[in-house]
Amino acid sequence: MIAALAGGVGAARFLEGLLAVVEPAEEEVVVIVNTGDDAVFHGLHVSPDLDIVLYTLAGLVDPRQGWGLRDDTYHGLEMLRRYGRETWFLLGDRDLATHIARTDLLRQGQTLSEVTERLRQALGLPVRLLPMTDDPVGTLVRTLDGLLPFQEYFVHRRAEPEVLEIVYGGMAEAKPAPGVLAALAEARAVLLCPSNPLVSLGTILTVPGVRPALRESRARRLAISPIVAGGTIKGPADRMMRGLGWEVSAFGVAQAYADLLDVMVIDQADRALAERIRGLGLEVVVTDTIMRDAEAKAALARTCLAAL
Ligand code: FO1
Repeated sequence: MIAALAGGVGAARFLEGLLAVVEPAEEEVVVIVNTGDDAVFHGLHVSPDLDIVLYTLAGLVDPRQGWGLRDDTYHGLEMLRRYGRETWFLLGDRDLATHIARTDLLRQGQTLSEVTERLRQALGLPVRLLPMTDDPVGTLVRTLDGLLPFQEYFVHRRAEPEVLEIVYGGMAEAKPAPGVLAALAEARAVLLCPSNPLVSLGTILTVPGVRPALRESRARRLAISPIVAGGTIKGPADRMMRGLGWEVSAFGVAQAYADLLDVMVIDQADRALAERIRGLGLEVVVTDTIMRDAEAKAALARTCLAAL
């Protein structure tokens, strides 16, 4: 079994490549997904990272944005705007159906894991998808403009306010969702997808019990750096790392994972960092990590599997 820790767009693209080269019927793939970005909009429970992975692996994602559904329309949002509601978080008409179904099932008493399993089956995904926790948690970003919920900081404020601290709300009382610790203990390999090390994978690693489970796991543990040549392909990781005084590089990412990792995969552009990363006690693989098309995604996945 292969377990993967995943945030949003970068992770989903990597997992597409993984599923192109791993036959899930032959080897089970379990994806543990960040829920710290979850938020309530218009009374609906939105789980962006779960949906990004769900839609991407179901072949339904908007390929340009990397989130939301392809060819979606925004008539519902336009009506909400006429009612004077805030509509900066773009929820398409078909996407709304996912949030309505999720919210209704949660209100009936199902857990987020149970709801996610139901959506996964309905969309025919061949991998197990586990939210990191079923408990209510929420990543907050302390900025010069105050403490902002993640989507408020990232989407509404365009990741502009300077970041002072990441606050993992609700985490002290949170438990890993059923199956999460077992997957980390039983997997032959754990892949840390190319996601934000602070607010995607960093959040998963903050769920009580997850970091120790990964540290003690017998699995080969491999991470792909989401930072290439000092910046991110998508998302605010570089700005956030800079704000917190981290080195904004594949080395900075490796440092964050050094206690729980065997192999760090970095881009060709960062080959000069390989020796420093080896100095942290990690194996280093240098390859092309830019996932520009299906072949590049599959090639990256093949390289990662060969290093396990
Ligand atoms: N990202 C944006 O930049 N702007 C949006 O309006 C937006 C809406 C949205 C709706 C549903 C969904 O599942 C994701 C959405 N995202 C949007 C992506 C999301 O904010 C982030 O990419 C993740 O939270 C980080 O992984």
